[in-house]
Amino acid sequence: MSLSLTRAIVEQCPTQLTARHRQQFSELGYIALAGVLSESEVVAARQALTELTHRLMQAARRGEGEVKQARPGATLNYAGPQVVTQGGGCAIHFEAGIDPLELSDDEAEDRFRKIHGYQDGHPTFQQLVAHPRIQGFIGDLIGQQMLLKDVMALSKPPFIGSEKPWHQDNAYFNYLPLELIGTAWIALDDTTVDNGCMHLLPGQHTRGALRHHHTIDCEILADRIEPEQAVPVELKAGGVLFFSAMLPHQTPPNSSPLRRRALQFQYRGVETRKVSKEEYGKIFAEADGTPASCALAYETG
Ligand SMILES: O=C(O)CCC(=O)C(=O)O
Repeated sequence: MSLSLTRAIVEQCPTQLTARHRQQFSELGYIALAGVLSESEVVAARQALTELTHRLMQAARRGEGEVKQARPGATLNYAGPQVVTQGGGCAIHFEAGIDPLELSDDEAEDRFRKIHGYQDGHPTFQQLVAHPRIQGFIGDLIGQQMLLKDVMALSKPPFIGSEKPWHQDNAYFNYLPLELIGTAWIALDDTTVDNGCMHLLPGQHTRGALRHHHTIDCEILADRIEPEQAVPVELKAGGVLFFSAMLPHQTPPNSSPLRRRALQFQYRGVETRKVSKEEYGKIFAEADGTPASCALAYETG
């Protein structure tokens, strides 16, 4: 399968995946499908996101939640405040410089950066995380039944949506085996290079763990990858990118007047197990044994 592409391979969603999709996932670390969600499913997901955001903001204004300011000295992707629900299940992150309680519900919905932990926050999300063309397809690609690990809604507001730097999702996790973890990234708007679509390094999931350090966010060391080999994955709303948690990926800032929303569901195979930081550091490590995740690599210098 050719690695010298300038655009990702995006094909129309089939009824069922075939050996060819599984081969591409194994060789390139991803498949991208257009039209996985119907137009009405996309509308329902956007509506659920609006309802969830409004509900969380109204609860926070009633004092049923907490506005957590960034830690002193936090920068860039960690510099903004978060609204955390009572019990801590769900959090909305904003870009730095925003006072969430000053925003109307609509403004909050337009300007959030990330929401996580919302899978039980709306029946539409409960259906989507178990959708046969989402949970079913990632299971087919990874080769076993998948359990939901994390959910995020990622929004890049026009002109202020920030970059997510190059990383492997496993740098944030501590489940083994590494190859049994995968992500479904669901476009809720048409995504383009200008509004911050996903970029990938096809085939580079086979290189093992790459050392990360903390910059804007948890980021692969610059000398480990060649970003000029990246391919953008431009998807229409309803398209889904399925990728290995070992595949380096990144999204640029939104430099356009159009917002970019996505849902990200991360799944782990039923055969995965959670391990201690120490054990994880030995496996998610570079060839010389240096732990590769941000937190662990820092501890060893
Ligand atoms: O949607 C985005 O901007 C990037 C999401 C991502 O790669 C992540 O959160 O791991």
